[in-house]
Amino acid sequence: MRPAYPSHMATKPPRTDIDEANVRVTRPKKVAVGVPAVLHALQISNDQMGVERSIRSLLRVNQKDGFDCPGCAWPEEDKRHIAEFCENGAKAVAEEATIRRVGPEFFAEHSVAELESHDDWWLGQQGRLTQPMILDDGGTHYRPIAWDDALREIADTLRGLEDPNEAIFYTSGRTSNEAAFLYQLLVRGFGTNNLPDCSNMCHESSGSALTETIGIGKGTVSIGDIHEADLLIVAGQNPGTNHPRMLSALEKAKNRGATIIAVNPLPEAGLVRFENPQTVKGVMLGGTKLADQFVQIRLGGDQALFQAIGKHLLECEDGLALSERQRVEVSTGSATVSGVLDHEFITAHTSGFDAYRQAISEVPWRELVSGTGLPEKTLRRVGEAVRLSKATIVCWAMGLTQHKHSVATLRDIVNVLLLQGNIGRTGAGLCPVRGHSNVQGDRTMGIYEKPSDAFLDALDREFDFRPPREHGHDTVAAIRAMRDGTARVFMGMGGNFVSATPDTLVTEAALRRTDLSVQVSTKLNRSHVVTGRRAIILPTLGRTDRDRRGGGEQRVTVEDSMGAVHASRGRLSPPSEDLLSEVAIVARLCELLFGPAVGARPSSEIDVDAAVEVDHGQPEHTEIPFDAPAVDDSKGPASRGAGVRHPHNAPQADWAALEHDYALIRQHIAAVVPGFEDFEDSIDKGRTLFLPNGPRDERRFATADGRARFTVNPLEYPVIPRGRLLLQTLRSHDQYNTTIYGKDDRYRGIHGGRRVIMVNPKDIQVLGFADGQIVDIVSEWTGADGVVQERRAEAFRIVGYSTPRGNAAAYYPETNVLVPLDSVADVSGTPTSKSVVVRLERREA
Ligand SMILES: Nc1nc2c(c(=O)[nH]1)N[C@H]1C(S)=C(S)[C@@H](COP(=O)(O)OP(=O)(O)OC[C@H]3O[C@@H](n4cnc5c(=O)[nH]c(N)nc54)[C@H](O)[C@@H]3O)O[C@H]1N2
Ligand SMILES: Nc1nc2c(c(=O)[nH]1)N[C@H]1C(S)=C(S)[C@@H](COP(=O)(O)OP(=O)(O)OC[C@H]3O[C@@H](n4cnc5c(=O)[nH]c(N)nc54)[C@H](O)[C@@H]3O)O[C@H]1N2
Ligand SMILES: [Mo]
Repeated sequence: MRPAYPSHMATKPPRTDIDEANVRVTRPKKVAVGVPAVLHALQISNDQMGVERSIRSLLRVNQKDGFDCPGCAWPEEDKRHIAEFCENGAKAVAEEATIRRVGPEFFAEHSVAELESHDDWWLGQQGRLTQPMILDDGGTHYRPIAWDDALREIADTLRGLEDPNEAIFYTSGRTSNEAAFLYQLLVRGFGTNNLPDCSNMCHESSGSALTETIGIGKGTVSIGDIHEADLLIVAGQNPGTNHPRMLSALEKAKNRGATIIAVNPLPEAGLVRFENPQTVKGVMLGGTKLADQFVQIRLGGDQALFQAIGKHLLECEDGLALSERQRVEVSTGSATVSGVLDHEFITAHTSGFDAYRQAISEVPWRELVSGTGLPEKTLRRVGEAVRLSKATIVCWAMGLTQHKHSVATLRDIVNVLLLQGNIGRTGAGLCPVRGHSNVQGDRTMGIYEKPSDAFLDALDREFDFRPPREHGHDTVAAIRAMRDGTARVFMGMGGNFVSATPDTLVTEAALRRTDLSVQVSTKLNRSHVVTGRRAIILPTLGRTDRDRRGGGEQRVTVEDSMGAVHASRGRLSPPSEDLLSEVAIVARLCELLFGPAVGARPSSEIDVDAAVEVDHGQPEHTEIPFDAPAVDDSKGPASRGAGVRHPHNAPQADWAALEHDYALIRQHIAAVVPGFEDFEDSIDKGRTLFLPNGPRDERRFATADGRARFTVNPLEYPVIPRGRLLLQTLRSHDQYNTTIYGKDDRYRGIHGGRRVIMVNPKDIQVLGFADGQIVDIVSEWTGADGVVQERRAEAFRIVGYSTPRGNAAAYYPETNVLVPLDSVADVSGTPTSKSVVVRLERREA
């Protein structure tokens, strides 16, 4: 065995969060939300924002004419409560609307070397970024830089590359539609499709499986369908923490008689019982019992489960699967088994049924039992619930997308729903529950390394340029390219690339090899302190901030998890007058790279300051005269080293105008992206725009043969070597991805620390450890060369927890160091963050 990385590449991970000695463990909670959650949220809000700002901002979350909650992508209910926010939405707002500031004094005081010793929690707690900063080659501290200089530095470095594919442009999922659309145009205008995004690590497997089988990479339900479902299967998702507003929708369904089945290795609080803080019943009567059945499945066992459901349905149809009791029920007329499948739907709308039926009939039940770790009786019980349901929805999140066989698993979910025609009718369908609040919108806007020809053709028509056709790097490929020196510039539109990606030490070394790393950010994180030779921080407005540009107060739009697009407008005064919106930053870069529109004035000559004042009467930002030629023809885009260039091979638009009036960007979007034709009108009327969804709206499937596809997927499930555990890396209740709000995971009963590993008590004993013991976690991965590689995360406290034998859980991002870069899902390339083979090691005293 050898370490996964040469020692010269390894940096020391920050140790300030090794707080295992402080960890306190109590009994996990069965109930989610309720009054304690609201109080906790209010306390965090007050700490970060003060009382007045708290009330002003929380009252505006998800209200008409307010801002879209940056917390998650779960859609809003039609009828909004006065305070349509949840505990974790409130924390997300507080984190952004904080009154703490990170200005030039902060950077003068703290060297980058010192900042590097801090974790994401500490960095995030310092407050909002207020001014552009640059770290020079060989510099020890960031220093302030004017906007124009910073942007010119970026444009010049990009122009200096030999090939546009040497640049990587990452996007996180909070970026608005308007900013995302402009950003992908910048990147394609520059000449590359290197547009990796957080989706690559998140729902890429869903997109891959759904596009192949139903012709659209999105779910097929609306919020109304959730309410009307007869059966909801919630698999691989912890909504009590990550999508708390979903619990209200589930409660509504439940009150109408729906059955809910939770499929999870962990008994997550919200799914067991939910107290709705917005109803008397929730507060006074102990809430609604949500899950009727909790299926404690083994990690990675879901493909086996859905094959078992399919097998049960097919056997019922053939009259093979009747138990003694069912035979009695059928003979007494109290139950029927015929009509299990929707043959009409199968014949009219699908292909591949016979092959699927044949393949499933050949899978032995004992394999399905081994794969799930559940007895056949339990699998049949779930199958029966599906058989009896008149309308079934399957919801899922990261527990299903971050495994090697995730795409196959999701295809098998599609198979099960197709059997009963559960797509394109009320109360039924596929429901991938998205994470970041606009991650789905960003994709719709073209943030994608593998754009379709249709999308590129539309861009070409609208902006009169030839976008590159060659596919770009996804997240993992981008890390490899930087590691190998074939990518030399990194730009992150939000997010925290260093901490969110797998194989932390490899990723850190990769970023350090770049010539320039640029982060457009609201708050400090590890991606600002682990950098290229030079680094630039561009501070930007968040969702809650008022955004005034030349054309007046701007709104942006976002798309939720169910394809509904609506406006969002921040109301709080921004943390500093020297912030630019993401749109403005990208528009100015476009102008620097592609030149101003013919006849248009460069954006920095437009006198917005005179007209626009922020709350405190200060100019919103200081403009520096624009004096450099926007495009140097001798080495500008037209003659960069990247192959033949068309004379008009840069997108043509009036960048300055777009910067100052986002409605003009929406006009371009309407011309390029199908479904946005009435965009501005809907937004103006305060309406939600529902994007067309073929499968949902009219059972129309945009696959090669126009049919939804049954697929045959050989059964896979993880086999755990002796003496090892399979580790999933997940979120605590006190974090938003790499943003750590605090050190408690209240529902799971873990307090005061994050370096814990949850293990089945029997495994703790069998492996020769004790609850409370401090261990190192060592991951083992066999590389392509057949050699076993090891990666180590130091000092974790063992916590005995209810999880299947052989399975363990620990928090992300502390454990990302254990996830091998090459361990990715088939087809989608998503890192396998939910299945990492590890062993525990005693720590040397
Ligand atoms: N407060 C808060 N809200 C968030 C986020 C946040 O960090 N904080 N993040 C946002 C983002 S980007 C996303 S993608 C979502 C993430 O939302 P989730 O997917 O809920 O997030 P995770 O914490 O990764 O939880 C994974 C869940 O799947 C279960 N699981 C793991 N492996 C398996 C498996 O093999 N099978 C089954 N059946 N279950 C499994 C885990 O036990 C856990 O309950 O939340 C979004 N909302
Ligand atoms: N091991 C493991 N790794 C994972 C996962 C896992 O479950 N396990 N989950 C994966 C998933 S699902 C996801 S989505 C990714 C998340 O990956 P990212 O999206 O890259 O990470 P975040 O932590 O959400 O990014 C937080 C940073 O975004 C910036 N930010 C916040 N709001 C804004 C804004 O409005 N504008 C701009 N410009 N910046 C803003 C702040 O500076 C903040 O520090 O992580 C993935 N990584
Ligand atoms: Mo995500």
